[in-house]
Amino acid sequence: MPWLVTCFDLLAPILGYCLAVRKLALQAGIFQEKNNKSITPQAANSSNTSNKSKENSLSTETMAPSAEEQRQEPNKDKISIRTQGIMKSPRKFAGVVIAMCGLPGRGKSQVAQCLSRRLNWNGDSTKIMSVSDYRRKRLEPYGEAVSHELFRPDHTANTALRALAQRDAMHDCAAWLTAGNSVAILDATLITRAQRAEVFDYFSGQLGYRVLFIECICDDPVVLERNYKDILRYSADYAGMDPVRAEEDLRLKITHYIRSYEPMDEKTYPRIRIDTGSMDIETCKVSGHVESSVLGFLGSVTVKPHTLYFSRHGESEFNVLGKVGGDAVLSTRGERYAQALATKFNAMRIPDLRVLTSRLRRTIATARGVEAPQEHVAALNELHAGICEGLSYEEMQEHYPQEFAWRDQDKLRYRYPWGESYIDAMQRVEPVIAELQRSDNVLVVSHQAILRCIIGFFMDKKPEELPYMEVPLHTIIRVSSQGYNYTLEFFKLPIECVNTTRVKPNNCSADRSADDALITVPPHFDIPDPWRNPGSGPTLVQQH
Ligand SMILES: *[C@@H]1O[C@H](CO)[C@@H](O)[C@H](O)[C@H]1NC(C)=O
Ligand SMILES: *[C@@H]1O[C@H](CO)[C@@H](O)[C@H](O)[C@H]1NC(C)=O
Ligand SMILES: *[C@@H]1O[C@H](CO)[C@@H](O)[C@H](O)[C@H]1NC(C)=O
Ligand SMILES: *[C@@H]1O[C@H](CO)[C@@H](O)[C@H](O)[C@H]1NC(C)=O
Ligand SMILES: *[C@@H]1O[C@H](CO)[C@@H](O)[C@H](O)[C@H]1NC(C)=O
Ligand SMILES: *[C@@H]1O[C@H](CO)[C@@H](O)[C@H](O)[C@H]1NC(C)=O
Ligand SMILES: CC(=O)N[C@H]1CO[C@H](CO)[C@@H](O)[C@@H]1O
Repeated sequence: MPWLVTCFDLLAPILGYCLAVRKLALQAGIFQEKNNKSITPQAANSSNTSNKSKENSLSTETMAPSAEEQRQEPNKDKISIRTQGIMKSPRKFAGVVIAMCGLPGRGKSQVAQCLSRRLNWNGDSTKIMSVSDYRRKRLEPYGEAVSHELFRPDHTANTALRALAQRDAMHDCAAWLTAGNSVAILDATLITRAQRAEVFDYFSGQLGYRVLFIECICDDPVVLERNYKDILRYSADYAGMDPVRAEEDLRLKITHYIRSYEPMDEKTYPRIRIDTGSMDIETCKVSGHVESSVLGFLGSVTVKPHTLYFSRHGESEFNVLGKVGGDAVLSTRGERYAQALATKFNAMRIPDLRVLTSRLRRTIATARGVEAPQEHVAALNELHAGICEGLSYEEMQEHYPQEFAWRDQDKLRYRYPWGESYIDAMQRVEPVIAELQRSDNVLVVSHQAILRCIIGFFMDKKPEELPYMEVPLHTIIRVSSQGYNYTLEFFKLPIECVNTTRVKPNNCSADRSADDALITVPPHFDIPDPWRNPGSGPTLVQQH
């Protein structure tokens, strides 16, 4: 029956096509489900979103075909015609996708993390979707260890698996932006033109978001060697693998990548190329406020490991009295801390150490003995308490009980009359943070609120957590980079001091009693320096 055979010949490609379509539909389905959850809460309060949500569902149905499928797709043009209406979406200016490109070990993840921290700090809610995480998730059911075989360009099944992982990440980027966030960072390799075209078509063509490609390149063998070591140390792919085998595997994996690598020379997309060895930056078609900020942030990015030291000033006479703000001098115990700090740092002989202090007397006096160039920066001054400068918490409760309660209700946003809020302080210290991001071996001597902000930045704290972070007196704090994260260590020097941490009280209402307001005020003394002025004898003031 030769006609039957012919029939099968005809059917086979159609069957294959149907399967591919089903796969796509399935993925669109998965995406929509996630989408639902994120849209509903948002739609609840906007005036009328019935049109918008219709658009959302439309755009998700027209999923981008993968690079392979695109090549086989004879009527690719039809798709772009169909999606043209959606390109005029009002969300065109709402979200930005930053797509990282480049070979492994070029510092893409570090750059992505640095950008994400700065963008979040500035109120552009940003999240990184790392394709390698999605790839590991897809592989999990098979229980296979990741090996370089996965990255061979001639292995079709594995290439498809990696393409799926990339699309998982792309879906989550889209979901993140649909939920009303500003920036999604796709941490991928995107080493071929086809992959970049897929990303651009999906986000820009179909969903109407702005796309910015950042390509990381690097030819510096020293930097590369260091980055490879970091990958072997921190990447989940090599956790628990024999080091020699892991190193061999990574080399082979990079060789596979280099075989299919097509440097980014497209002139049609907004893109930035950054050489993470020399920190040279090249741009093409970059516009938009987020993109311009990103370009600025890249100027203070570093992929080199670095270490920063922080300390509050030694205990001041105001600390002893439990007062905030002001420009008091150190107490006797504070001076002892200053000496101990200098002795410690001078003994460590840290190469090219620099010291930054605020312009207030207590930080300058604390750092004076440290043998290193010193800079006094106004941006490091303590959060200004306005009308409450120089008051103790008891006095605040007495004179401004309403202000005191409001501050407890929202310590992050509360701004002292004629003074500052934590939000203000976060913005004020940003230039210092930018400098610290690219600096190594700097000692910053500053104040409680300001150090909460700076250390919180490096530790990826949420803004709401900052005002309650503990930054004790007489303690050296070391922040050092580990891959793209930071580790935090405290070294308490054995010199007594008061505790200045005031925990949020349970009752924050404006009509609370003075006792309720003051219950968490830490103990302090009633004269400025009981150790220098003995005589009347110090009295510890304690609330409870
Ligand atoms: C998504 O929305 C559809 C209808 O709008 C609803 O039937 C479905 O239950 C929703 N799914 C989830 C996960 O919320
Ligand atoms: C939104 O528009 C639909 C019809 O377009 C209307 O039925 C609905 O009441 C509107 N909702 C709000 C919250 O305005
Ligand atoms: C929805 O879109 C249609 C045409 O696209 C328009 O006529 C209608 O006013 C829109 N409704 C709302 C509530 O925006
Ligand atoms: C960074 O920190 C996260 C969460 O703490 C952790 O999952 C990840 O493995 C860390 N990455 C590196 C490179 O240290
Ligand atoms: C300071 O007080 C806070 C709140 O009572 C407490 O959590 C913290 O452990 C104290 N710190 C020291 C060094 O005693
Ligand atoms: C706070 O104190 C006020 C006045 O004493 C009282 O009415 C209120 O219930 C208290 N609130 C809390 C949360 O304890
Ligand atoms: C979650 C949220 O903000 N809900 C608000 C939506 O708007 C109504 C009135 O317009 C408020 O009462 C809700 O609190």
